[in-house]
Amino acid sequence: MSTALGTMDDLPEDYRQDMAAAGVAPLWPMMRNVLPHGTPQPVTQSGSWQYQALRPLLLRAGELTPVEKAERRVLVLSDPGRGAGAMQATSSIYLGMQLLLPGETAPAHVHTPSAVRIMVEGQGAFTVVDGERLPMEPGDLVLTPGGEWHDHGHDGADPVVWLDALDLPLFVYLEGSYATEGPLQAQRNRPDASQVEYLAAGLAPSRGRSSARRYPMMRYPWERTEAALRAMAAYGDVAELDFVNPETGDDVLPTMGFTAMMLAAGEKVEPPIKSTSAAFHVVKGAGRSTVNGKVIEWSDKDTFTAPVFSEITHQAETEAFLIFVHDRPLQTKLGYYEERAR
Ligand code: 1HN
Repeated sequence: MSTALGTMDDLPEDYRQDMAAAGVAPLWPMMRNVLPHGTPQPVTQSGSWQYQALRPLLLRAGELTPVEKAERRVLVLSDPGRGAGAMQATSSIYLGMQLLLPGETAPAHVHTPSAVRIMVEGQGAFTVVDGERLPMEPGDLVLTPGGEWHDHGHDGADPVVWLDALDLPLFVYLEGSYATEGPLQAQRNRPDASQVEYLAAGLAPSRGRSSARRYPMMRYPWERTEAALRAMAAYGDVAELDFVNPETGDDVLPTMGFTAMMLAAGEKVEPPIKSTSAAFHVVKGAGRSTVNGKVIEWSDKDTFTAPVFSEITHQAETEAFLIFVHDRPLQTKLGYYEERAR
């Protein structure tokens, strides 16, 4: 049973002034702001961004701002609940669309937050992470874990765009976000690990397992993801696959998790309510989702978000492939990840 708590107005003016002068405040009038009953009350609101609206703005940024003046040429997808300019799309996830033009280089740096890139458009770009050159082809998922040096380059002929997701909001909240700049990295003369030691699911290098890197595979080529989803769908399984570390089977990054899903034309899914926040990116296909009653129509390359504890329904119109970013790894580590029947 909950009783109504006392308010600030219940307290005499002189006492309020004395408290403020002493640098203290009463908890009880503010208690429910920080501990609401039953479920959190998110500030975040569901957002949706159509790629066809973002693309011309990105290309214009390419004309207006040389990459040297930007370090990273990005348009940030701001949470509507926090307003334009908010450096976050959900409570824990930052999203931005990044443009790299042919011949450009985004300089090397290293920072505390982790990033993932989901490739949206264009061929020929690559990112170098800890000396490993990772090709970036549409649909590929490429990791840039916190603490790893990274720079981007582009040997192709057309503009390249990708979606960045970072756990930046957490690091900003913790006052732990900072970067160090450095020279472009020397690239090892060897394809990335997805093409060599982790070429096949279920196989990992026998010699040197004990010295495996913390992030052994940093590129997840789209064609394999799509093939695996199709095979699951063909045998009637729920076509949802988590991106995992091939050595440990754990989530690929400490705080953010990534899941690929396939929906058949006409298929409708109503996942349980989850304590996580999420960002959905449409690799290809068309359909509509509802997030807490808000209807979002989507097609190729669009992006939309859902706050924590959202009621989400997806309905595909055509066959569709989505990748979603979520904060389940963080919530699991903190011990409060939860699913509720709807
Ligand atoms: C960053 O390092 C990149 O490396 C992109 O491409 C977006 C947003 C905030 C902080 C660092 C990148 C970023 C970022």
